[in-house]
Amino acid sequence: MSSRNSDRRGFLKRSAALAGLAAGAIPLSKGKALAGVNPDESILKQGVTPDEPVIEDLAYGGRSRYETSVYRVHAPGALAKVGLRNLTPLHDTIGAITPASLHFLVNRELELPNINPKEHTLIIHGMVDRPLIFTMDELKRLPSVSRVHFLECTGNSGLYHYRQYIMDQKAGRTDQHMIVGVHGRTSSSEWTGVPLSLLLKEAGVQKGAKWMISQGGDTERHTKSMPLAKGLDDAMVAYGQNGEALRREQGYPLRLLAPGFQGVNNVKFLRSIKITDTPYYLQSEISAYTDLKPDGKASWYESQVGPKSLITFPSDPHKLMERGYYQISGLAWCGRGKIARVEVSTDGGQSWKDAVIQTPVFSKAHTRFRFDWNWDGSECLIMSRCTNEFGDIQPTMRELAKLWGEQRTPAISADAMVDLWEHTTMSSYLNNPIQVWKIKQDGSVEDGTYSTFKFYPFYH
Ligand SMILES: Nc1nc2c(c(=O)[nH]1)N[C@H]1C(S)=C(S)[C@@H](COP(=O)(O)O)O[C@H]1N2
Ligand SMILES: [Mo]
Repeated sequence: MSSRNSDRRGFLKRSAALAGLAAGAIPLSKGKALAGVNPDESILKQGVTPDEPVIEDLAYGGRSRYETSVYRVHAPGALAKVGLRNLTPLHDTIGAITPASLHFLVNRELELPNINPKEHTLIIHGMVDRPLIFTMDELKRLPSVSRVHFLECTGNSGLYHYRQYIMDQKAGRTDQHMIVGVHGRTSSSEWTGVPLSLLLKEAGVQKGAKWMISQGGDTERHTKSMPLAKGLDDAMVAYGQNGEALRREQGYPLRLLAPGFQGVNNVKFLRSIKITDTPYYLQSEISAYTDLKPDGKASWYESQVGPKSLITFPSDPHKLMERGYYQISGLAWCGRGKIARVEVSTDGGQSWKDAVIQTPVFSKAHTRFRFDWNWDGSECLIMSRCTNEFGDIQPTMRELAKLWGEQRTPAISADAMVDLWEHTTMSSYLNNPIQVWKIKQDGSVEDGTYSTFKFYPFYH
């Protein structure tokens, strides 16, 4: 072992340099010394326990049996009420792309269609000169694009999920984590499909047309009105996700993708787009996915997701082993443009430093950020905030509260926290406040946004 690779000090120095640290500024965590062990005999033989894979295993790759990250699937009782819900385990995510098998799922009914692509068609009709019908094969012949975009449910991080989280905590269900239960309705993929503008051009949109009504081929016929301008801008009809066909959960064989717009617009199992001069005012768009604003008007058809970020490590399922070096890491995204800046605070919002953003940064996509940190072992509050390329900045809870109106006196019992949340943000939808994590002295992590609401200067 004479090579420089065995020089652990050198390795740590080089790693520190790589991490952008002044060597020695933050001592990196220790590897285990190899002293007294002959690597040839023990270490190198570890892990050599070959399986004999059967041909089915080889035909479509599987992950290691030691990797166990899974969706949180709503319990069957809850399913009857809300349809299918699978939440992304954001705390396990690596990089910026969500594995298709863990992309969150929101279906407004219990059924997940099994559509034969040979029988599926898309029609474009209404206020167009030439109504069109496409088979999947015909769509796939057209010029295609691949783009990385996030998708987020309107209800993500909203009141209902926060209330559920508090109830779970009170019932002692410590396995129900905030990062999944409250925030797990956002995912990011590379989507492939045909720009909708191309299809609309083919069909010839008539004068006076302002809206598009998209409908899915599920039993419920999920239907959504969207401004036509979005269809002519960057919307697409997508059949590919992360290098393969869409997952059934994501709307196989075809879905609408409205980048940066609330999840509900992204109609799955897409079979029809009707061009109109007025929206449809459906139950699913005027009583759900919308809130009352201070001026008494409802937020109908206000679809763009605001700047939002979230530290995914460390977050509430994690426990830090000991004081020392950790890389704080998380995701930032925005329904408008690219993420330009992410700042991290490790002192409850008193000071902020820039995180490193993973490039290339895509517009309307999850963007991974990283931040070198030396945990001194004491209790602290960590959080991130992001800014997009237009200078839009992620709000604090109080700033959001101003946007939504009424505020009540902060209080800290569990019930009061729900109450507080309800009346400070007034919003069940499109919530993007800064999420705070409290690192406790034993290294465990819990929500710090609500429990510390009134004690930290950051909120005042
Ligand atoms: N056909 C159909 N499309 C749908 C839905 C649905 O229930 N049926 N749910 C909508 C909602 S509310 C969301 S948040 C997104 C979720 O997309 P995903 O399940 O691929 O994550 O799909 C939207 N499109
Ligand atoms: Mo949604």
